[in-house]
Amino acid sequence: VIENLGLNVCAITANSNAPLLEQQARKFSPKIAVCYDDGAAADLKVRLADTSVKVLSGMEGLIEAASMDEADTVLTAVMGMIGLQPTMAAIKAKKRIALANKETLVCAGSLVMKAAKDYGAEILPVDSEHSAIFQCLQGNDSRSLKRILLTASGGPFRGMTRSQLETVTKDDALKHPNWTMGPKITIDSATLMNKGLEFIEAMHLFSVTPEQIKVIVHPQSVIHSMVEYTDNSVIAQLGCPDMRLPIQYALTYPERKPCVAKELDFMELNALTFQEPDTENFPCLRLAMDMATRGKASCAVMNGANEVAVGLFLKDKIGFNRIYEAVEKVTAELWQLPADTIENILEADRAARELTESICI
Ligand code: MN3
Repeated sequence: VIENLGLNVCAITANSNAPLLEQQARKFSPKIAVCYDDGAAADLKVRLADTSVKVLSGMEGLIEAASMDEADTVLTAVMGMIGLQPTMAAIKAKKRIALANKETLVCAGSLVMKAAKDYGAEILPVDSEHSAIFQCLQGNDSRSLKRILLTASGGPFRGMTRSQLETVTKDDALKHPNWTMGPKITIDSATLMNKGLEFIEAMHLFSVTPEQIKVIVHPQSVIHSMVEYTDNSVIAQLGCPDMRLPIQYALTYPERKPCVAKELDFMELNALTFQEPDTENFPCLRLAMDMATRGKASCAVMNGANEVAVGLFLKDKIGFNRIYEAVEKVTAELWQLPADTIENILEADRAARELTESICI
């Protein structure tokens, strides 16, 4: 997307993939490159020794990258709760934030949205559903918004029962039918926790109540979400399932530019179908919708527990159904922790992670 738009990159970050970050740093010549992982940062430093790119590491590095003077937009696509502090730094530096890191809004949505308002920082969604909703809201008065119709593919296990899910493996779960994404979000898609996180993300981004969001399973992932207005008119955003489109829209908004994502060919589409989400066999969605109504640290606790449980599933330490069971237990125990400051939220996250580890191992 960056190459296609011909944008300047002043900072670039990764967790631990130093070889790929080196390639990208050589291509885009940023001022700084950051690996969150210290060992990978040391490796990157050696790799980029012949360039003028400054290499940094850790949370400090991410925060510096997120608040550079010369940047006007920060695309935050780190995985999980790690994104919270850099996003807050970008808000305080009054950047436009293209937000792909949903966990930040899930854990601290009220504080983050309030800070964005106070500092005059713009938060634009990159998550494809939220980009779709944002696009459907353009040109309309948000007061006439009736509800948001949040679409879900249903993931690779759609149609399976809880007893069939007992034996699914990591490899089964990583085969997402429509989207190519990182392992954590792909597992979240398989459990439907991803849709639960997106439900909470949508509440914060668009200032709507849980009652104003309806989740609809749409296996083809062609409609990326819809908005229904008071006159019952529904506006949908459609496109090929390709993240480059929502990423680009957040970078060029309010303009639209030619995109490397493919055109949608209606003659190639079969039927577009819709169904209710199956929260009996995929209870993570129901749990998230419940936590969305509770306040306190409920969502941060659920998110922290889920990150750990998914991590353990990816290491073959627990089975697929245990993800929900662990998260449910931890949220029941810890959801009432306070969440009125970022420190409180980080603390609730830590407590949730610890308890999840101890329950699972
Ligand atoms: Mn999404």
